[in-house]
Amino acid sequence: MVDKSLRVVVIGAGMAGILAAIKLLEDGINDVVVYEKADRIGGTWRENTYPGLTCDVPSHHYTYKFERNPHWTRFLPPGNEIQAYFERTCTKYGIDELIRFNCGIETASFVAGRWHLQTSLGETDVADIVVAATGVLHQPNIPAIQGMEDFLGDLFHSARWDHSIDLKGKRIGVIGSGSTGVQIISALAGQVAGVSHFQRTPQWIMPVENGYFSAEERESFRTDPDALDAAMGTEQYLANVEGYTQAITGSKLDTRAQWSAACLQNLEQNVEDPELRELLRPDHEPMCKRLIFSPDYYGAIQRPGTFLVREGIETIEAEGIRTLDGVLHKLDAIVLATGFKADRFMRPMTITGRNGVALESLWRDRPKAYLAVAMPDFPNFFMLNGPNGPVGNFSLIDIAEHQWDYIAQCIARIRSGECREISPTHAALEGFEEERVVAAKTTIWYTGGCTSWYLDDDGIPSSWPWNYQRFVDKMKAPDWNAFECVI
Ligand code: N01
Repeated sequence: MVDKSLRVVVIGAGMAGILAAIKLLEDGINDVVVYEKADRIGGTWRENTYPGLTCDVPSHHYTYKFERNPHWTRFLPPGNEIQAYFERTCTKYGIDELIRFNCGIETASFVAGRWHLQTSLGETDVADIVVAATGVLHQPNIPAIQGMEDFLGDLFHSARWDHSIDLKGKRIGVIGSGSTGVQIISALAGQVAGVSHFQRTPQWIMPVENGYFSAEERESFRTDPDALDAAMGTEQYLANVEGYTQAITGSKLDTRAQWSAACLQNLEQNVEDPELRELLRPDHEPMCKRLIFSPDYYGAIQRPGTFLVREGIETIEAEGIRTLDGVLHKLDAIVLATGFKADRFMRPMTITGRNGVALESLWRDRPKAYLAVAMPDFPNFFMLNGPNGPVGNFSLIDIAEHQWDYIAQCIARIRSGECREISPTHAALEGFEEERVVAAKTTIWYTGGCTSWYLDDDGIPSSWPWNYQRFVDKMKAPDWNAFECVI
């Protein structure tokens, strides 16, 4: 058994790219470079810095398994603490030195058995293996609202928060009622002169409490691993994740009913004014869109100075937003909490596989990958959090870790010399896709009467349409019959 030395390029220094780099070093693969288009690590947690930014996964489960964090101050992790955690971890594991900052990958082509890459700085690199860890939600969706350029105040997307602007004493408009819009409204209510929430589609909200860990608790998590384990309750957490995914797929309708009842009760009990309550009542089933976890949104929207606007937007004008009823909502700043283009993944990179096959041709209909990690004709190219992987109200770190375990086994075959080139077969991808689309149409994302960023252009949910345990099982060991191995 040979032990080939391999050069590995990782694209992206967010959560998944850092994970890949740490794991590669751990496996003794030292010729690793991480290309990062920005000047800092962190991916989504670097780009999103809006007020109220919080992840909806319990803090102690939003870490790598090998690097727990006893320092979380809240039950749900605040964005700045997540960013600090990744920065600390990156440094601790020696990843900083491997990263080329301000250096994006523009093209990657598989020629004569190796990947040839061109960077945004005009350099080239040649690698045996490429790991794309480019994230899911990174390209802001900027809506085409007429008159946007006429607005005289400040206007920016939620993932491009302009911290140079002092919002004190200002009237703010927030467009969008996903997790982001809801968190921003909750944070700004009562802190500015006025905040108007422009909601095209109200969403269901789970009233998940977000308490604080006391200094004593944090100290005990730091010094006593058993205390941390007890606080984590990993078995229960994983059972909840499994139950959640079964509720989505429809195999556990009682769990779905419980989640729905909790959302409904939250609305009925916590919004006093019946008129406002009706305006906030979604017209689709709970869990159809990604559930919003918020302990304080309904409180915030009922505060003096906070306004719900359900009327559609007609134009943006110099002084504010005009709605279809002719009312001009005068504003000093507008935040577009309008989400992301969820089908981008590695785009706009130009990626060309074996025999000149373009990624854009494989992805002509929609982004696809065998089990979300690899593609035919793109040998020795692997994705973390790639298309059709599990996405939902659970930790994407955990998902990436399982995917890495799978990818590492593919890399081991290349390293041992068993395969020079490894990629799934066309038949494997086609079979997977066929099964996936059939399953996707049974999920509540499809049947629940809503649209969301989970749906592709054909209205098919693009996330993993089965339960969590099936994903974990699939990631344990590759089925080598699904792979083509060039010796
Ligand atoms: O984006 P979204 P998000 N006019 O796509 C509205 C993660 N995240 O940034 O529903 C008016 O959910 C659109 O309206 P509609 C998480 O995975 C996680 O909030 O299409 N409105 C919708 O209300 C999340 O799911 C956390 O009718 C327009 C909103 O914009 C994902 O990011 C925190 C419009 C977009 O909602 C995306 O969340 C924050 C228009 N022209 C984010 N165009 C955690 O806690 C769009 N909208 C982990």
